[in-house]
Amino acid sequence: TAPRIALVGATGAVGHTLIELIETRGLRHRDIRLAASARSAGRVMDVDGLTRTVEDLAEFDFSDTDLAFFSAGTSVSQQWAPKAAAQGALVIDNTNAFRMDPDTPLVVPQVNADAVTGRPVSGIIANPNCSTIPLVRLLGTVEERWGIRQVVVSTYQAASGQGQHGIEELQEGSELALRDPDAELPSDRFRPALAFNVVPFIDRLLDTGFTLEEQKMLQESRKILGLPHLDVTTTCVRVPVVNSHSEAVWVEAAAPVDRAELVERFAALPEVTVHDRHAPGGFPTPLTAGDPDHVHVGRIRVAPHNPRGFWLWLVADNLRIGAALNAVQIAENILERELL
Ligand code: A2P
Ligand code: 11C
Repeated sequence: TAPRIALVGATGAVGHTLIELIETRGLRHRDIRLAASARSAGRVMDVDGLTRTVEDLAEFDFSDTDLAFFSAGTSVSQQWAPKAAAQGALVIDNTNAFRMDPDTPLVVPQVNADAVTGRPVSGIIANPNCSTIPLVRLLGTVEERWGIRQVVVSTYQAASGQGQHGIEELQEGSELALRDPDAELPSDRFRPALAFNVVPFIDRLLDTGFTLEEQKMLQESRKILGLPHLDVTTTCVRVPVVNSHSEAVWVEAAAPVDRAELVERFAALPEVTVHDRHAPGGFPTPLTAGDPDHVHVGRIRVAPHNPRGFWLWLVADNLRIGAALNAVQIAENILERELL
């Protein structure tokens, strides 16, 4: 039978995207309940033409929930996802809280749907970070055909990675800066302020000198691809873009790479669009990528001095591909295989 669903963090940027995708993709369900902080309790929202009242997570009982999507931040998931799982719900968690837990599968359905074979020991399936998902969607086919020696990535991450408040802070900061170049800009979510700026710092700083966002891309890629020694190194950068992350990716393969075959392999991947028009503008950008439910790839270049190495540029909607859509596709896959 169709599951009873709970959306935790329903009022946020990922929560809104989840609702839209559940509606447009017709994810089977018998019931949908919405939870957020006490600040939003009592607020009404429309889901599938029906009015729903947002409930306070602190008073939420998951005993009547089959499937709970969590997108309310890491600390909320740490506190509440195990409780929801203990009350019987299968949790699909969009935060960093359980991704590296050995009892929790970390899933990108197009890559490793088979990491879920039944109810996980933890009762939780983790959704990877929004910059990891599009990257691993492309790397598997390279490893399979040529082998990967090293992957070097610079990300160009949008404000919506920090949710609705991130988007608003960028918009307000941009308006202020246009009016007065000397104005003090808001810098609560982004420090320093993001408007008309580029900030090479996402999440928190680790002792290694890397940021947690950079470490996530390494550890999560290894776990999803099942390549525990994969060499991925990244610099994660926030740019003043509202939505959709971009990445410049250098891959050094173990053998010479034929460009035409590489393009063909990427084009054959599910829900990937290759932009390969040899002309100005023949590449994806956050504003022009097209279908928001695809990973967009362009600027594919094998290095003339090193035929084992190539560059690519990717763009993916971080709220959809990198978060809500991946979570919904995990659910669709589980329902299809009758694993719930
Ligand atoms: P609320 O709107 O009540 O603050 P975003 O990533 O766009 O900032 O959204 C974060 C989501 O997480 C919102 O739905 C927010 O609810 C929710 N949230 C934040 N803190 C808590 C909390 N302590 N308990 C439950 N939900 C929370
Ligand atoms: C960002 N990638 O762009 C972050 C947001 O670990 O799920 C997602 C953080 C996470 O700010």
